[in-house]
Amino acid sequence: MTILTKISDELLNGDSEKLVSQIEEALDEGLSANEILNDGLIKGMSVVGALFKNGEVFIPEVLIAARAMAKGIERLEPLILKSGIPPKGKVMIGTVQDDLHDIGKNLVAIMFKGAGFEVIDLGVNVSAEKFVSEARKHQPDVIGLSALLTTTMMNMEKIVQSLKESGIPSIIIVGGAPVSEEYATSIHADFFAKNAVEGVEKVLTAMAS
Ligand code: B1M
Repeated sequence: MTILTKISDELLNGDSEKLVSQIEEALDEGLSANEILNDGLIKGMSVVGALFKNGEVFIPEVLIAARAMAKGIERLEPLILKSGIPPKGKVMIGTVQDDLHDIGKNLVAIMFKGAGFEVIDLGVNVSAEKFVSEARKHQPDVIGLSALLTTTMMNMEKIVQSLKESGIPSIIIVGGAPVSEEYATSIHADFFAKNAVEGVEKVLTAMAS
């Protein structure tokens, strides 16, 4: 069994200490933080999601896996971040109203920080009113919305509309498992990204043009 398979499997057991020591082992083997993230942690979490969907595991197991994943990401974060570069711009990010999923949103925040952006994280369950008031306060170049539920994804429309109606000029980018390019276009978001890396790439391209 490869170390990445061990990491992916360990997520379901949820033993954070063991997971972090397996991450150390993978780093010692010369694997990059991105490989460990994508082919170990994220892969493991998609297995947890599939088991949950089939009724083979339940919320407590998913929560334990999520906690272990957060510890794993915490270990990898300094390796993903680059220090000492002047900020390229300001990104404000949050998970939309009624949605408590934050692992993907946190990863997007880390990737933006790693690319040299200042990041303001509004957390989870963020209303349209809060997005607007915080945008007025922080004047971000980019506003990112994350949603993981098909139901809460619908709240993105109101948030995008409120931001545009308030005359906030920031680039709006949306993402999360149920979100698609078509949906993003239909709610007049500026960009859709299927993952954190693509989100950063699209924003950098937009800011350069
Ligand atoms: Co929930 N959950 N969950 N859950 N959960 C899903 C999303 C689900 C697909 C599971 C399933 O049925 N297979 C399902 C949604 C079904 C649907 O709507 N179609 C589901 C459900 C139903 C629920 C509850 C309703 C369960 C219940 O209570 N009965 C409940 C809702 C709570 C709420 O939000 N109000 C719930 C609760 C939870 C936990 C609290 C237990 C936990 C969250 C813990 C936490 O986040 N702190 C949890 C988890 C962990 C999951 C799964 C298993 C994993 C999500 C995750 O973290 N993935 C998930 C199943 C799955 O996704 N396979 C599931 C890893 C993460 C790295 O990926 O977040 O997709 P992701 O982020 C990606 C991309 O989407 C993208 O980049 C990231 C990676 O690069 N991305 C962006 C995300 N945001 C972006 C923003 C961008 C750009 C890209 O720009 C701004």
